[in-house]
Amino acid sequence: MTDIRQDWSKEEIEEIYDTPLLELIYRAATIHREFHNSQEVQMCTLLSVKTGGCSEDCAYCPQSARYQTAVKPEKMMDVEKVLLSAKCAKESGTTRFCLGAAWRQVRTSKDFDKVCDMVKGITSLGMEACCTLGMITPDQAKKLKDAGLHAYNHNLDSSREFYGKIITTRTYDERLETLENIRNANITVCCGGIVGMGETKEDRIGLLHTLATLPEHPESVPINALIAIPGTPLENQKRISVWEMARMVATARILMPKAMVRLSAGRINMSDLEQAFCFMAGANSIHTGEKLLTTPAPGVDGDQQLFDLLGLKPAALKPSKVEEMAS
Ligand code: SAM
Ligand code: DTB
Ligand code: SF4
Repeated sequence: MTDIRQDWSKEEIEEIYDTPLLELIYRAATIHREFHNSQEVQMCTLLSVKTGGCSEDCAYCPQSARYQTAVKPEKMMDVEKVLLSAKCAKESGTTRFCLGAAWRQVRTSKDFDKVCDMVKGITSLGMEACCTLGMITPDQAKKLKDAGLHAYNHNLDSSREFYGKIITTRTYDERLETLENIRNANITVCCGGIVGMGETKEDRIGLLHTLATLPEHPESVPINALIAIPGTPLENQKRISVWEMARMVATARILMPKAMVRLSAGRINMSDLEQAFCFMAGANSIHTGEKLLTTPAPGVDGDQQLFDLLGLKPAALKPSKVEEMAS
């Protein structure tokens, strides 16, 4: 039985990351099968409920007001419209619906009340509700928990050392504080990062080290491959190689065996074979649907075809979770 450890050293992580590739994948695939049903993949759908006009300077992001991108700022979506979208997503097999807002941080406001209503509605549809709204205080986290929130996504994005080259308007420690506030409110933590921003292997290992040595591992770890978006400072970054992506997924799987490791942004630029390799490496969750937040995704039909090809099926919610939601 594999132990769950929070005391990984950077050297140990580097050794895992550098294992000959096929051996690494085999190890990750074995641990994957010890903790999960390897034929099931969790389906999550994203919806941007407040798009664009963000004050932050995240160098990868098309929603920052500082960059000239194709994303135009929009006002907060209506609760009814969001719940209609959630219903459609449920019909296509999604079990988690995630609301994104282009905010630096949550402000206690009418818009935040709307998000709480959306969370209530999604939960009562029998799906896990997730939010990604930027930094959050303990009080705001408690409000979301009371509304039924299951998970909160807040990424560390990269290593502490590389982070400052990508974002200057909020610190790594502020991110860690938000993660603590989510954990303390008994909301599950979804936290990962982006590869392909020009970081080194050491930065990727640094990110994995921070995640795997948190007081509790995140329940879900999104691994995003940068989508280089015209108008952002990272617009000319070359696509990351699938081998690096697979090493990242496999190492995350070995370090945090219980976590859902999500093949997040970037699938649109990956072939079926490349995605299959990442599933083999231990990824067991994806964002499905036509869009991520602002960029196109392979779509429900594309995902279905891939699943048919690989003999994968969308994971159902655990029966205990369904009971909890109904109560
Ligand atoms: N504004 C909130 C925040 O920053 O916490 C929530 C939304 S933000 C868009 C959620 C995450 O999406 C970011 O932390 C980043 O990891 C990921 N992301 C954004 N743009 C991306 C891109 N172009 N390629 C890959 N991942 C991206
Ligand atoms: C995460 O780690 N990746 C998702 C989700 N969490 C919110 C977002 C990816 C966004 C990609 C760029 C876009 O579509 O705007
Ligand atoms: Fe704003 Fe989030 Fe985009 Fe950063 S990642 S610019 S905080 S929407």
